[in-house]
Amino acid sequence: MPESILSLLSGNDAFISGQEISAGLGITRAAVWKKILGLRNKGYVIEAVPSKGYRLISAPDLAPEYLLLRIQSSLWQALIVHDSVESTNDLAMSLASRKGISSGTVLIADRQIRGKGRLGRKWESPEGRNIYMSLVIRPELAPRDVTMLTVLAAVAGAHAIQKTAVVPVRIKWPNDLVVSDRKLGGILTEVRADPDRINLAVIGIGVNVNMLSADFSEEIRSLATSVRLATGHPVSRNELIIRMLKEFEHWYGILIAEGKRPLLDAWRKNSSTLGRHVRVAMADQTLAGVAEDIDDNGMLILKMRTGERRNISAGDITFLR
Ligand code: BT5
Repeated sequence: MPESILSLLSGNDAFISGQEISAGLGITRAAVWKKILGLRNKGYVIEAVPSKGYRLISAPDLAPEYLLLRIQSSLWQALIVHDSVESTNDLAMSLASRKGISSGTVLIADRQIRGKGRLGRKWESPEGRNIYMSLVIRPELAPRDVTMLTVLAAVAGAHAIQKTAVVPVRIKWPNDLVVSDRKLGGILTEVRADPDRINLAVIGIGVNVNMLSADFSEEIRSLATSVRLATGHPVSRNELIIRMLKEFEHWYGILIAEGKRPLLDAWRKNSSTLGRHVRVAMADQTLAGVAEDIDDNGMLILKMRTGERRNISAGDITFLR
């Protein structure tokens, strides 16, 4: 990517002089000023102090060029932001079949009209508040390991939120991010696969960032929370997106280089579920017991009162005590 004024500003917390920018970009000081005004018009807040130069104070919410610059990634190659979509996961899947979408694309929306959870459930996705993001990758994984992508996204999401906002986020098996057992985020991984390889994975991540209680429907108000509700102050969606993508890339690298173990250990460390008495509702039955561990495929190992153990691939957990 050619050097731009935005990359100079965003790579620097300190002031950068007009002289340096003009030398760096090979343009006149007057042209630098014009570009600064252009960025300000787009919503960038840039401080200008005559003896010191320029300093980027903040970027507009969900500005794709800024996010991509800050991520500086070899995994994430493209980042597309929409004001409104039906569902970022559906859009990713349909772009993939219609015109091909490259691995390493991130799709983000400010709101979703038909945001979805597992089994066709609804994901509440109002505008201006939260993160709705789909990560498109062609992972070097066997189809049987696809659940590791959900494990990966959960670990990345939990670490990113913990680091950005110092919130005690935990992972509730299989795909929830929770604070004090209230749901703050969810993950929905969808794949296109042949029997022997995954052609495309779309990892959908929804995180309630600045939702207030009144923004949730009554149905989920007492069950859900947001980073803002947990910290008591608003949190930057940009910073959280940047962290999540960096964390995802970090853990993806570990998964490919070292296998599943480190990731599963990170999941265990951040789990809200292990060691607790739970009821697991599955498609065809409900079982109760102690959530003992997860296995190498991300399945929940449930130890029942009889002492029998069951490995469960999907279900909904209720904590019993
Ligand atoms: C999930 O499903 O938790 C997966 C959510 C994935 C959402 C992302 S957003 C970007 C991408 N594009 C999409 O269309 N989806 C993905 P599940 O475990 O089935 O949980 C769904 C349940 O969570 C609902 O039935 C509600 O009870 C609850 N719920 C709905 N919206 C919520 C919200 N905003 N916050 C907390 N809980 C919510």
